[in-house]
Amino acid sequence: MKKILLLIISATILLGSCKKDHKAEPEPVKIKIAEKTTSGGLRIALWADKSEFTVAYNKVYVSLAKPDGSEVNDASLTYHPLMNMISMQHSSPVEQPVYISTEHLYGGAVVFSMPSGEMGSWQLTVNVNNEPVVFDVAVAPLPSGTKYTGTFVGTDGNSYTVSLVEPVLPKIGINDIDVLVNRRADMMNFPADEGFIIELNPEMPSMGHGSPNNVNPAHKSNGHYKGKVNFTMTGDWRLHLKLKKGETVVVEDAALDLFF
Ligand SMILES: [Cu+2]
Repeated sequence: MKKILLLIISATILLGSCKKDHKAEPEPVKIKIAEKTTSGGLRIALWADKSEFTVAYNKVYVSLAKPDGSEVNDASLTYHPLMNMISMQHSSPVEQPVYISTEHLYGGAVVFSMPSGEMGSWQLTVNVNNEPVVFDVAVAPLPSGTKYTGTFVGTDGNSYTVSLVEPVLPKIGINDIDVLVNRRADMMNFPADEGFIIELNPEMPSMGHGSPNNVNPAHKSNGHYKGKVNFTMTGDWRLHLKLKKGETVVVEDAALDLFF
């Protein structure tokens, strides 16, 4: 009996502390961007972490429901972003969605490389079991002085899109950094590039200083490079990223800017 009581108490403590952890970092509320019905009668909705997509790495979620409201969790889904510009069309880097059972959503990502507006407009086609559902999506520019994604021409002649995945909410001190690198194979295909060695050098341009104790982002999976960045104070920070293949410098300075 004592043993059982002890188990219950320790389980309660464990659960309690687990709950606390979740509170410390609340899961951001998802915002519905658009909703459509497929010809097969499925309700499909697009969701995001923010009220709008921006020129950055954007998590893009999809919910899928039958007419009676019940969830469809075994569909085959793919994302196809397309920007229609006056003289050309192009796509952008994309991470195909997978079903997340805890969220009851399919989750993937799109790097929107430019804002919609005079230059052109974006469509996101979601293929649902091979049926294309086309969403017109607005992509807002980031506040001036910030740059979360950029395209840089390498010494090897390739164009590389370098995007900041994390930190989403930068804080003073050591932050996890996640940088995504994609190579432009052609205007429609941007495969993740896993072959770089990255050197990270943060700088505060307004004050002319850097910071100590950064950890160079190293490749983890699917073109994501993870390390640590140290922001010693709030304000404007520029992340200088040097991309190397072996000893060869491919991109001298892929610079991304953030402000907090
Ligand atoms: Cu464009």
